[in-house]
Amino acid sequence: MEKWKSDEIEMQYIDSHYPAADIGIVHLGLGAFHRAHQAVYIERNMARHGGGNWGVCSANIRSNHQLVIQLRDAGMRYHVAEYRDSCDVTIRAVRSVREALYAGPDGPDLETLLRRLSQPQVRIVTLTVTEKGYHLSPGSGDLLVESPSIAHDIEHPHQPQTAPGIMVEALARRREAGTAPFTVLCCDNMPHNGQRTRRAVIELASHRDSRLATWIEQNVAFPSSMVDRIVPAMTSRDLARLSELGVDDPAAVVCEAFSQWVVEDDFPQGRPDWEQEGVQMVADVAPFETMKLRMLNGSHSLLAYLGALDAVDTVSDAMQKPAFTAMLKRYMLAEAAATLTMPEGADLATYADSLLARFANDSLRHRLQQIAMDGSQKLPQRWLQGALINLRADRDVSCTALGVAAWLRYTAGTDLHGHRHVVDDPIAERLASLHATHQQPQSLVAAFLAQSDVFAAELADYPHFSQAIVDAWQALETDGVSATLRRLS
Ligand code: CS2
Repeated sequence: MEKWKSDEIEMQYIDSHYPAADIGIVHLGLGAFHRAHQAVYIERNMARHGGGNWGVCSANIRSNHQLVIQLRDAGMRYHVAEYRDSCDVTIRAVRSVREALYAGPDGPDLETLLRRLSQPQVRIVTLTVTEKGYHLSPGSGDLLVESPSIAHDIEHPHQPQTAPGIMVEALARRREAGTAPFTVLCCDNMPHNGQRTRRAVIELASHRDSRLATWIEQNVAFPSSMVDRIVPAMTSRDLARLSELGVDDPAAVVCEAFSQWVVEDDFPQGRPDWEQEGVQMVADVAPFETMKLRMLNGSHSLLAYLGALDAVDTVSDAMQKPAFTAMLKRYMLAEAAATLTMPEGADLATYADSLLARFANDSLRHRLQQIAMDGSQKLPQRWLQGALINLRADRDVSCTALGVAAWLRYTAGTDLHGHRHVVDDPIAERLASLHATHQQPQSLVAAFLAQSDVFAAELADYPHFSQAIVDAWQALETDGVSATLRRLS
């Protein structure tokens, strides 16, 4: 390890040298999060063991061929910059991703990926394809058989385009060859993410061959996991900052120093001894997953829509404003923590404080627009399932109602100052047409709440919830974000 210190910044540089490891894991979704999270745990594990057989083949299946080329050009080595704060950074060279593939539409590597997935030595498949990559209804978790990509995979099962389709084809090949199946480890921010992934794969397989679906049901393990690390999309400013520290790497990622991975311990074909790297291997991930989704991600989404409406750029910019931090505290303790049942010893007030400190880390430029993406996919697990628990118990839901109002307003495509933004969401068009049809807040809110793939029908049993959304919408329009937040606290 190299250490380097100037008046402005203290840097550690870690570059572990170990023999090239064999590939035992295939990952789908070679984004920044994977490179800064799972790949780092695996890197540390390989450095500890001096190589081994859990190297990763990582594939992009939808976009970003460029990154695959960059990694190959760099000899399959990239850097992760972990910022404790703006004066203290650890830069790690990562070699655990041994192979990078691009198997997206018109991508050259689909067959290579499927062959890799069929090899007996590949025993785990990990995924970070974002919530929409599973093609499930966000509220119910049903497979969207009519989505064009799933319809394509049903029609052309040997040339799959989706993550579930790729897994079904690979599992079919393994079954045919008499090879034991791999374990599927979902690393996306969804509730019961193992169960959801299992459902997508089995439902899709049943359209192809019911015996294959039964074989998957009986033989494939889908453990759930909770993943946590704040990894903003890279900016040219981040690359320039790294360059000043002597790291010129177009595939580098920046993130916070904090990282957590809680994994359900169900790996019939074996796994790395991840607990050596601080991974929590547990029997039941659900409490951790729900806590993180409602407290961390729920807070992020509140910041995203309220901040974006007020032309705030990043999470740390929003945390400079006392009205935002007061609202987050109230939401986390009164509305999110109230819905959680945690194992003994868990302290949700301390967890809330640690989240506020992480959000305030101004060495990261975590753009609210990035978090605001795909709201229809995120809201059920972040806010609405918790809101329903609170409504049933006759508890406060003011922050959640304000958040829903802010999301509705955000999906109109402008902020409260009239600046336009892109609404990046799989159902953006449908939402835009609701805005075009319903001008009055009362009817607009009713039209949104009728979108049953996002809002559970039971929410309609609590008319004061929809009224609170209407009131919050009007307050935002009339008084703006700051005054509305001040009134709330
Ligand atoms: C964020 C997450 O973009 C988002 O929706 O809430 O990516 C968040 O940063 C991670 O889940 C943190 O672990």
